Amino acid sequence: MKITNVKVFVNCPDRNFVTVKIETDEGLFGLGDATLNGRELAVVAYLKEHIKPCLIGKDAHQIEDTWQYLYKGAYWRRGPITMTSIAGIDMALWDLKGKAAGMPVYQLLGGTSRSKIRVYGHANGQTISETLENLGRLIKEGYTAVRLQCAIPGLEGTYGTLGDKKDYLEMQSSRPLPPEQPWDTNKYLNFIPTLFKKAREEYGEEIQLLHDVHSRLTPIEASRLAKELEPYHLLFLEDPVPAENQSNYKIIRQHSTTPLAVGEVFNSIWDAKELIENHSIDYIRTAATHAGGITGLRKIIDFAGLHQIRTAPHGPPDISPIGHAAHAHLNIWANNFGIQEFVGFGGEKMATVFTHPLAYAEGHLYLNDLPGLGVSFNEQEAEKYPYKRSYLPVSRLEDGTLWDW
Ligand code: KDG
Ligand code: MG
Repeated sequence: MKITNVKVFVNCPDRNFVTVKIETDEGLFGLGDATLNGRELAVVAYLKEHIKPCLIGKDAHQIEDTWQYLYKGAYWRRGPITMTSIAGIDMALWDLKGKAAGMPVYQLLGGTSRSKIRVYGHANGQTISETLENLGRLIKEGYTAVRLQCAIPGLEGTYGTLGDKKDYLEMQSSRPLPPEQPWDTNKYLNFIPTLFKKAREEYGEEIQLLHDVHSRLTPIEASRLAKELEPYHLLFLEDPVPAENQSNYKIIRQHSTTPLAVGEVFNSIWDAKELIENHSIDYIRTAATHAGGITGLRKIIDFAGLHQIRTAPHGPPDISPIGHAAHAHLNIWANNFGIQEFVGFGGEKMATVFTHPLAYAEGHLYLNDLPGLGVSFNEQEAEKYPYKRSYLPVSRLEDGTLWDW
């Protein structure tokens, strides 16, 4: 099965997605997700200008060799642009192999370890009572784990909250330049434990709770937070500190038993190696879309499994249904799967462009047994929604200092 064409689409059915389509001489094609939020066009150029010419005429079944060829062959190792581009190709090749075999990708990985995929939802709010109302709604919808984010009194635009926007999609399609948001660590640290205290008082111990710090703290500040949250038994505390310096997490570990999760910005196993080897984390959150696809993430999953670290793949709206499907196949296969982040299937426009193999019920996702990844992409519909420049926000302290967002 020879590769005859590599097509790259960038569309905005409410938010931007980069989609790869690999065509073959056998008439089969495969689809991959290469969406890198806020830097989409760099990936498009990488795929069109640097990858496509190398793949025409190659055997589409050679997934591992193609991955190594694109990884080692670039000479310049790793990095989000390279690894997201490789991810788009890799997913499309797994999709193709599945279609050629007449099997879903999870069968090619080794079959299933479970029948359903447990997810966590998001409860956001401008106030504690609004956040807890949303938590109550999700519990009624069957969620057994929920991430709580709440606006910090005195800080506009706190991470994870929507302000005047109705949902993430509206928020993300209206950022022609990076919006700036204020940050104040003291206000944040004084407020967050109260949110979790109230949540436990109102909803008891059964619902599992999570929180995303979005890398805003120093190791010792994060240690204080992790320690103060101990009584509320989080499933995990996400991204308490940036992880370029992997030893940051060792410090938090020395102070607290709150489980830690990190990895959504990672693009290879090397970003996670020390964290995993030293058991500085409990969940690895790396996404197939940003870390070399199914082949790249599978290496991380297996390595994490050796250290009793479980997976919690990043599941934001800026990963396309193809990326979410790739996670579902990995989640249903991997013995050390932990939990999947899930924020819904997107709006009406997305539904006309993509169909996907997933269904939500009672706090879980169910994956059907369509061959390959099980996603379809409607090119004609996608053409109606051209790319819109859009950025993630940045944070600044009151005095103007640029901070981690
Ligand atoms: O593109 C960045 C977003 O996906 C990220 O801010 C979302 O932190 C996030 C999460 O945990 O879903
Ligand atoms: Mg996060």
